[in-house]
Amino acid sequence: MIEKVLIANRGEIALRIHRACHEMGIKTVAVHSTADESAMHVRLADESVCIGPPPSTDSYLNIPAIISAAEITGADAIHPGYGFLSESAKFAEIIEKHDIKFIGPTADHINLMGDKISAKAAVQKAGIPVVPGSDGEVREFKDAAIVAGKIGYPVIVKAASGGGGRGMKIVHDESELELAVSSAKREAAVSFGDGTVYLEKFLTTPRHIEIQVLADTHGNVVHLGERDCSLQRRHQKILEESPSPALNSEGRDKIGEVCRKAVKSIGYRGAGTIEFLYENGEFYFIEMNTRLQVEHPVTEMITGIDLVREQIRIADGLPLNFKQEDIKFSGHAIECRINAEDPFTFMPSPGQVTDYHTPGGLDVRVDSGLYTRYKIPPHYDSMIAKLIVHGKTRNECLMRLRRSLEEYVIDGIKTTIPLHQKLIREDDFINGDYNIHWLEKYLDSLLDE
Ligand code: MV4
Repeated sequence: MIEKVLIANRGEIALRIHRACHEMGIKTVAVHSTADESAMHVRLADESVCIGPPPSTDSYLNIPAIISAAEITGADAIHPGYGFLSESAKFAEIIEKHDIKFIGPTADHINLMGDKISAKAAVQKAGIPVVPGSDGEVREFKDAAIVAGKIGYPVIVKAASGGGGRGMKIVHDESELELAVSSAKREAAVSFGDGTVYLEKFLTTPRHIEIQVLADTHGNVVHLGERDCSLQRRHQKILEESPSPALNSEGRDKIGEVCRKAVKSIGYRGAGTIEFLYENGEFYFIEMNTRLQVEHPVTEMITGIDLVREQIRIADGLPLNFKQEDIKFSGHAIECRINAEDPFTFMPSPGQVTDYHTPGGLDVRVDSGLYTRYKIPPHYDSMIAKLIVHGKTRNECLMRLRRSLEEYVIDGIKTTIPLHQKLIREDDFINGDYNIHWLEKYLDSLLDE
């Protein structure tokens, strides 16, 4: 039985994991850099260990320091959260070699999905629809030209070790292809230490819709519906919602069932997210994330399932205690990511929070480590809070979100709250009429005003 969990992360997600642990009667160990001594995740944990100086490479990414902290405190499991070491197969492997449980998938599944070419091949074999493209790697211009000729332009060259939008090149016609392939290979080799690239048809106006899955070690797999994450800027999601305004319950059941079967057939364990582009009523797989995601609360709000609790139970070898037919999707949920940034230029704005007041009331959730007089350090990601709101309908959810954003006070720094206040009043957003390019066009249009 897992009795003590080391949380290998910081900020709101460290708190989120701590809360699930304490509700299960599990003790927690926080790790922190010297910049995070007064962070809320450290204050709430049962024990804490300083693992290094402020730069993440020396602290939150420092595997030997984290393993030592687990050994010293006698933690029997490690939760990696998201970001940092959450998708490091090496970290998962080292943890298990030390007879500590990794709260996540096997190192082999992290590796499989970390390479976008092997991920695509594996899920396609398991019945998931993928974006048309090269059959694996493209080595040179000639091969790329043949594939592009078949699928038609525009195409996109992607790095096998990329993901999350890094190392991609859009190609509009054959004249651009040779340079795109060679420069993509060179850049991938420099950025990821792996120059392998592949080619796909470039979808011009898709939505980004992802399916949440949970798999235990007894062969039980469920899907928990979708999240629409199309509203993003420079591959950073700004607001997520579930259900997607573009999907009805038949559409959800259909893609959910495809994902459930595929996840079962590849023998996956833990929580996972299957990312799709969705265009003209069709789903096209792009990547699978083998971690808990930032936006997981929108799924929790409409299903009532605690994803972190389930991750811990799965790592403990327990079976899921619900079946697919037990999962009911109820109402609508929206998450606003609140960053310590200028709301329109996105310039980081770290510093001291001089006054703090959170919204509350029915169906309002705030995941954040902020408190009055907390000093946001400049060394880490600028996301400081997530406001998640539920309603019986999308409209009720929107009205409640509007009210909650009005209540939220974070003084002393700039935040993206004013952007959310404006965004949720836009007709296209109210109508659910947006794709992956909508937000960037909208932000450009604000600069022209
Ligand atoms: C694409 C695409 C269009 N066609 N692949 C960007 C992040 C990475 N996960 C995959 N990405 C894309 N892949 C094909 N074949 C467009 C994007 C893309 C995107 C995807 C999801 C959310 C936001 C995006 C913003 C720009 C481009």
